Amino acid sequence: MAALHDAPLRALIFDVDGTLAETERDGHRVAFNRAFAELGLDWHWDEATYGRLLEVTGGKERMLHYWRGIDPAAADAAGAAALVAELHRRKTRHYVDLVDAAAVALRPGVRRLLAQAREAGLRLAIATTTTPDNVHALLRAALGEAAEGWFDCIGAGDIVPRKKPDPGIYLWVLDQLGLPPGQCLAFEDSPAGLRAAQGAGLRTVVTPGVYTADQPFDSAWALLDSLGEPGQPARGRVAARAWSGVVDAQALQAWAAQEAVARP
Ligand code: XBP
Ligand code: MG
Repeated sequence: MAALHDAPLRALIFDVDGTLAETERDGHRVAFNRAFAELGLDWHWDEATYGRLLEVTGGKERMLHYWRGIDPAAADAAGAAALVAELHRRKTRHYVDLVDAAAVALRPGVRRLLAQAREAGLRLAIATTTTPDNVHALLRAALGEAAEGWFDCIGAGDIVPRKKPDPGIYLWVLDQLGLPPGQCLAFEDSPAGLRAAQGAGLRTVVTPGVYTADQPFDSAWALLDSLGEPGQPARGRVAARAWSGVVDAQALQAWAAQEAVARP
């Protein structure tokens, strides 16, 4: 019987924050701090603090975790969830404003790979922990009004009950696509994202970013410093082999095919 991984590559599933763009440090973090100031809180997340807090995925979950760390009684009191929800509404508005003002740029190779994958007939999808409004804003600002239509499926935020590293968002996207994981590749930047994708049975290309460069990704199927651009090749490994080049649809198809041959 043919294994699922023997099937041809049909779709690419992208994480957003850290993978499509370095949104966390200059986007989400700044937006959280603006929301805190707006509601008169003396909370301020500097870059290092925010890096530690990224272990908790989801903005509402991250705020509650921080609050519990500094004032557990208040964080568990009546009304705490409402305050977190209000902060998050405001934070989302600030984030969208920042993205609209071009505060974050796509990572190298992202625009090119999305375009080439579409030309090659690969389907595109998104699996992210962030709020849908944030995804819409980033796609619109970075890729133009039509970009949302390039994706067959956008799985985002609270559409599943548990956030990454739970595999739920990837399982939801696979279900929407109607494809088995062996016909798809995931693109991630973080340990939580990698665990989520692998938990859904997906081979995963990890391109660590500013906050995740020092983290272990030994179990990643491919580990590259970026997706690469002509004249600015990506470096890293694919499966167990060193690799350098530009990640395009042809390269991805070839990797997937080679692996199918290599599998017992
Ligand atoms: C992204 C997140 C998100 C963002 C903030 O993780 O954890 O919570 O930091 O967005 P991933 P929200 O890249 O693994 O999807 O405030 O909208 O949650
Ligand atoms: Mg990410």
